[in-house]
Amino acid sequence: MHILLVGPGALGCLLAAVISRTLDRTSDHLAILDHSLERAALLNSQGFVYEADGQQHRTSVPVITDPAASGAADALVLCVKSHDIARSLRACQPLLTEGTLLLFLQNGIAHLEDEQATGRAAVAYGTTTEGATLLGPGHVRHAGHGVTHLGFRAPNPDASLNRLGLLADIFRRAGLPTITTERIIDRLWAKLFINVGINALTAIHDCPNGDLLTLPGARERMRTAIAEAEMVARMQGIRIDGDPFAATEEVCRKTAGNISSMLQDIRRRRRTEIDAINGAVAKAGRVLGLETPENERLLRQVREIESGYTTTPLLDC
Ligand code: KPL
Repeated sequence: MHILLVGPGALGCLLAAVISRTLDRTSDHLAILDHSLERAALLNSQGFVYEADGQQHRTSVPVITDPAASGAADALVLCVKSHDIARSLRACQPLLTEGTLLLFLQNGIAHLEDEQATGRAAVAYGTTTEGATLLGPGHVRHAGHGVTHLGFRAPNPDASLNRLGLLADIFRRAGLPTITTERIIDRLWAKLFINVGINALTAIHDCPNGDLLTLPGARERMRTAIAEAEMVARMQGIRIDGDPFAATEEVCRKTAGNISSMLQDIRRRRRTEIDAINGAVAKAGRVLGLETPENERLLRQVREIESGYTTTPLLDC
């Protein structure tokens, strides 16, 4: 299988590092696509560093900047932030041919709502609770182990189903527990509830995930934001398993020392995924005539932080 990972952010680097260590190079091929010439040159010369349980492993994965250099890809795994999807898909157009599997691995649900230029590719979605922190270009810390779910939104022809199964096998061999599911949209929402409850609040309080359980007022805001998201989800026919607030508290405990992806973005003065998370819940609520004041407030507060950046983004991820 020829796999092209798009975007060397935290998740892209994690996948590159773990897959390259277990890849059967006689039959499979892995590369990563980066839009930045400068960073691609750096990654090609110094390779990737994967850090887990206090140990560091070095690995190399070819980094290309021109999709045409990739040759036909069997699977294109889109690891870019939600707001970078349109630009990445434009660049990847020549690769989105019949038989190519295009896997979206973004936080939030904004990429489900917008019509995407996916060409003739078979589109699948994924969500993961693996924790990845980017410490520098190509240097990723595996900050917590989780589960990855992959699936098609609607029933798909056998060939692409098979391709998704093969990709799931490659993920599993790389040590990432991976489940293919027919309920991927419910899974995306299950992860969304967690991001709705954690990401914006950690960005506002500038704190690790675990602190939200004890900071005055934070836990209540988390509960309210998740309850609003649940209301929107139910109206959209999403099946909700268990108690999303309890699940989010559990994630806070398990990832207590983690810096959420949104706070990582803010510390690097980068645009956050607020529009795809609390913003998407608020937007869906407006369309359905449902009020979501807590999500609206979280959206406003994070946008205020973003608009207060006084320097340009750091170029280390
Ligand atoms: O997905 C995450 C993120 O930071 O985006 C959580 C689950 C909140 C872990 O940090």
